[in-house]
Amino acid sequence: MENYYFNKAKFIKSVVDVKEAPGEYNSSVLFVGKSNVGKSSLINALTNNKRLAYTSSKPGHTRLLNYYSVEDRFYLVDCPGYGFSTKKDLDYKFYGDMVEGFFKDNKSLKLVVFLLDSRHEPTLDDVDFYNFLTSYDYKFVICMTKCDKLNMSMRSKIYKNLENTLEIDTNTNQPLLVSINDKSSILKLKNMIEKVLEEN
Ligand SMILES: Nc1nc2c(ncn2[C@@H]2O[C@H](COP(=O)(O)OP(=O)(O)OP(=O)(O)O)[C@@H](O)[C@H]2O)c(=O)[nH]1
Ligand SMILES: [Mg+2]
Repeated sequence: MENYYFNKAKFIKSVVDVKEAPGEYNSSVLFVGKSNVGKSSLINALTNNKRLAYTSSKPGHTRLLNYYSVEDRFYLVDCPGYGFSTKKDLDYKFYGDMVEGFFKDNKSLKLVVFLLDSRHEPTLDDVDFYNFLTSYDYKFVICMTKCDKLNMSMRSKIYKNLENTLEIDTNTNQPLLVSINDKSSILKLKNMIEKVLEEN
């Protein structure tokens, strides 16, 4: 059965500094991960709107923290991806400051959706970000993206790759396998977000 909740969504604003974040609702869910992993696409899939967040086949598309309101209740926040920069040093610092600022004492942050490309082993950038993420106490879920592109052998390696690189116990910390083309995987993520919001 198709599920339409989350369909009422709209773009609110882009910010660099979390101090400028919209404050109407006190819950937000952040989407973060390497450039091109599918963050903006996943926000569009969750809200059933292909044109809400801008997506691109080229990495480095989203440049600021973009806030979308959902059901006049909470925000989905699209983050620029790491691991891509044109002017490396400059962008790297800019990105680091922006993301660190976002994570510091963020009372509205209820869940971090950490995206990893299901086809590849997590990279050093992914490991760095994961260590950064787990140095905080925010709830997070790992989403393995683009699962429609997996063959059997790649699929069988997902858990091992996570265990080897991020040292995650996938029994207790189960990743979600998602594809924007698979409605049931999107529904699972919606339900998880909903559950976290209800708990707060
Ligand atoms: N096949 C497939 N392609 C996907 C999926 N999710 C995203 N893509 C494609 O991956 C590319 C990047 O998607 P984006 O959503 O723009 O990625 P992003 O993580 O927001 O990238 P940045 O904003 O650059 O950090 C686009 O060409 C999408 O169509 C998926 O589940 N399956
Ligand atoms: Mg994007």
